[in-house]
Amino acid sequence: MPALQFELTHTQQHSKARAGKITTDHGEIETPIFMPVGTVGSVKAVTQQQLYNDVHAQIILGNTYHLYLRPGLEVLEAAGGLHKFNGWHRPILTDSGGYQVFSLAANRKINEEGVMFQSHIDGGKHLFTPEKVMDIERTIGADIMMAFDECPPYPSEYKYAKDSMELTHRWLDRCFTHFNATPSKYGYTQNLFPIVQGGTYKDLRTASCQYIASKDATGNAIGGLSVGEPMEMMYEFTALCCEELPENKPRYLMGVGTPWNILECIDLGIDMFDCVMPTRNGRNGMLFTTRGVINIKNLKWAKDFSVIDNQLPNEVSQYYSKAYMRHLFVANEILGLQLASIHNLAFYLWLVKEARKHILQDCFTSWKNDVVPVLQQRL
Ligand code: PRF
Repeated sequence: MPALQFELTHTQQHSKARAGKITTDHGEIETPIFMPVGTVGSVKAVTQQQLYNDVHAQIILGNTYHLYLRPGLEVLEAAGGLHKFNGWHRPILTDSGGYQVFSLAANRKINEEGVMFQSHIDGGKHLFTPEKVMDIERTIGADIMMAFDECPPYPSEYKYAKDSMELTHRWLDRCFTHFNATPSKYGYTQNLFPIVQGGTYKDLRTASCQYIASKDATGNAIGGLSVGEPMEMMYEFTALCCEELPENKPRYLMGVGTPWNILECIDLGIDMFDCVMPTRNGRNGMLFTTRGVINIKNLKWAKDFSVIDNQLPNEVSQYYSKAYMRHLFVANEILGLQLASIHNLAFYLWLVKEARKHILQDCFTSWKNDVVPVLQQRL
């Protein structure tokens, strides 16, 4: 089976925005794309059928850290990998745990070898090394495996960012060596994407992009952004990385972001995004719509019987009223969480599809400039 293919269908004139198609052994992904986050192998409150039929998801994300802790490698291997275990038979990407270990685990200690940490579930002690993470991602069986990296916090001193980036690069070499030495377990091809780091220092980012590009991977990711830095700075560093990373490979900006962040970064040359925002904020009653942002718990929706969003091509958004949604949230009904998650994800998938359509028509930037102020309105 061949490795992942990326076909660049069209690059927008007067912008870096591009439309493309990624082909994996589990199917095709039209880019730019948003990937719903399914941390433990489940996109919270959404079934696999809903992900496909209502949300129109093309690829979902899982987390190495969480899946390793639960259900664990023995179960995943016995199942024949995550696709067979959770019944999502389309592409899956796994984040490496590099980021989750730093944000979730207790008592983590980092050294050349890897990271020692205590599980956030039972306090058990574990060691993640680049080799171990490759083994875990092989066992999960993701189509796209992310390299094991360290994501420095913002702000970081120059020396910390530089040392951390160099460690990430040495870990990357070990990831590739081990990845190349271990075959896929389930008969299809897995791909390893390296991750650019370097904090918010231009020379480090440039050096990291060049190092990452030299690996000639089938796709490249940008990490370490959207970690608390000002939004303009995130755009500046995204633009810098897009200039440096190869044009003929997909570029994945990790953990970004709001709908308007996504449109701005598509304009800079990003092809892939993931973020917990549509699901997490959805569960808190924040609904993204084509007319702006709604806090559905607000009293003003109590008697608004119009549907959530009649512009979106999915049943949930066009069927349930704002008043009913508000009632579900106020009454703490579990259905509210489900509908909000499906609606927000469908909105994000609609957004990237519209972006693609406008790129193909060479009018992405003007469309983006018109639509962003509308999407940002608080209704
Ligand atoms: N590294 C990894 N996963 C990530 C990030 C990173 O830097 C980020 C930063 N926005 C989100 N997810 N491995």
